[in-house]
Amino acid sequence: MAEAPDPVALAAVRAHVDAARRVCVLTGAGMSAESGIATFRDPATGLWSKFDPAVLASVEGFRAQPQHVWDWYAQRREGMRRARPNAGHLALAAFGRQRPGVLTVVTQNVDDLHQRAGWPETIRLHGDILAARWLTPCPRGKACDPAAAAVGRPPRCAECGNLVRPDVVWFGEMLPERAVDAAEHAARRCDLMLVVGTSGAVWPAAGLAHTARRAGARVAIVNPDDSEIDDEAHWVLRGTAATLLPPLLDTRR
Ligand code: BV8
Repeated sequence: MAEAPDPVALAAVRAHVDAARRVCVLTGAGMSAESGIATFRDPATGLWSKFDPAVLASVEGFRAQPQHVWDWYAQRREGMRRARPNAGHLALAAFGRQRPGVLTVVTQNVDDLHQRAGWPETIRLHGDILAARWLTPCPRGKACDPAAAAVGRPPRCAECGNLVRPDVVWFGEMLPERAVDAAEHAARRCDLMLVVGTSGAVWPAAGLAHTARRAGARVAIVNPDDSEIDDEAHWVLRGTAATLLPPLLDTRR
């Protein structure tokens, strides 16, 4: 687990937070870990240590085992509904309110904790687990009536058999274009990028740190462990979101 963050690096990042005209924050599953939501790749607790992402987070996996995948998402959805934003989510939203026009939050997470902490304009790269959509356009060329899919795991259109799926981006699926454009735009324009709680394993989200650095931003990582994009950072702060973001983002200094 993490040693304490280097106080010199911490002070340097805080100075850049205070001076920044634009801060872009990229968050991953580690942002929600202190809210009790499992990450994906942490060795002991990570979801991918227990489940195969190819089976559970891909269209092929859903088509092959729709009830198994639907039930897995239903279980995660319930856990996210019970979770509460942690001090890191709250510090980000407070900072954004106190410094209007400065903050952009881009998340890989499919929970709604940034929004419930008071930052509704969060850019979602990988969708929303609390939302659902039809698996395919209606084969009859009509619009499947959501009410016709009232029951089932997953719910299925009574007229044409279309399945309801979680409204998240699975592996091999394109990310929502508007979200990617907004995230790229924020990464290119920011003075400082904070990368919080991501292993940097999933693309194209992980590439945003490189985009920011190449455009001239300073990049700081908040993570208790190594990540695959540590080399993109000017500073790596070994610590957790809920313990480091409040002191980093406190505007009352
Ligand atoms: C796509 C939604 C075009 C569902 C998810 C380029 C290079 C290599 C591969 C690719 C590439 N481009 C595309 C790919 C393929 C693939 C990919 O990246 N594969 C990887 C695994 C090799 N990408 C895609 O398929 C993407 N689509 O690119 O479309 C395309 C199409 C076809 C072919 C090519 C290109 C779609 C990716 C989206 C997949 N959907 N989730 C769901 O959630 O169920 S991914 C999933 O991983 C989540 O969204 C999650 O957020 C995300 C990233 O993981 P992290 O957030 O980083 O979480 P992780 O557990 O890994 O790490 C947590 C970190 O937190 C750790 O570092 C830990 O130390 C730290 N931590 C722990 N506790 C704390 C903490 N930090 C702070 N505080 C704490 N308390």
